[in-house]
Amino acid sequence: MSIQLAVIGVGIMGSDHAKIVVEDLPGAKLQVICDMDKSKAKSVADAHGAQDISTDPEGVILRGDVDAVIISSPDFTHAPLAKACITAGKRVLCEKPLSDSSIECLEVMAAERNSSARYVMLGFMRRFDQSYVEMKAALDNNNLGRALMMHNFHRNVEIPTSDFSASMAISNSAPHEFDVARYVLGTEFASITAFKPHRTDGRVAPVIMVLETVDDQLVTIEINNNATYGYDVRAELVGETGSISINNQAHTRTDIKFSSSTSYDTDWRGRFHDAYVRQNRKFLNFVKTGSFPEIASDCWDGYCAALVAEFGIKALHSGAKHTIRTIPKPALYRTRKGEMA
Ligand code: ISE
Repeated sequence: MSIQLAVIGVGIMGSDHAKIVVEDLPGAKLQVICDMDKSKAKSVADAHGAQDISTDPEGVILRGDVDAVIISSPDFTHAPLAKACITAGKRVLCEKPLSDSSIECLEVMAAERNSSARYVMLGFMRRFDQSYVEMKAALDNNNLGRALMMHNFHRNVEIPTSDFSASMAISNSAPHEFDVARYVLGTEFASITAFKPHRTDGRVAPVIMVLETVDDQLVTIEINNNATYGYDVRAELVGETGSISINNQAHTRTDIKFSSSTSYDTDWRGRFHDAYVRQNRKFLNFVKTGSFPEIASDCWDGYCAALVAEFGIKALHSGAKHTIRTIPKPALYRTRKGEMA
């Protein structure tokens, strides 16, 4: 019996999810493509052979022929649709962020806690990227000694929409680093400061954040949404006895006329394709078995990312250091290795 999936929202990421379901998820069937724009839903459904289309997300979640859902609609719809999935008892892979608002993340967590089960796997795909997997393994295997610092660089070619602001660099782009740094280091953030240099061309400037962890480590994050030259994600983890770096991924290097060059992806979909496939396979297994994947992000992680982003935006505007305080971690989310339930 195959697992019948619905994809809600087929903008850039949603159509990639539909493609991954068909090409890379044996045991899954693309049942419904849902989008407010019917012609978009139809063209993605036609391209990937989905059974049906819809423009009604809540209706799709309730359908008897839909076992589980992938949410890739606009950010502000993530939390309400995730809650609808929980109420319907359907497991859901929800694109990041769970919400821009930590309060709204708490509401989704409350819905999950009321049903005493985890339904939401959050699409922080970096955790599945081989580079971060190796970085975490190097730390966990004590190859580097105790972690001191993690430096992160996240550069996009240009802002995705004309209303994209420095605050959105923190609420939309930086959550990837907030999440993956917490995951790799196995810690939580205690404070954040944020700064930006002045760009003379009036375009959105980079944002640099410095975060302290509760274990007295430092994390630096540069988000540059107008880097121009390519999609470039790098990081270095510095331990007391060694360090490990994530390089730009290039399959080839060209040497010609006394110079050497490698190329960059234009956006994250190429760079993180393998991570998305691994993530979505883990989601399928979660749907089949009900066992939440150890590696994946959940609603607690979504809440932490949103909370850090909220303080980051405050810090950018105030120029001051802001203390980050989370609620105590609810028992439902304390079921990973090394955590007391
Ligand atoms: C963007 O906001 C995303 O959501 C992508 O996942 C990320 O990789 C990209 O760099 C972000 O700016």
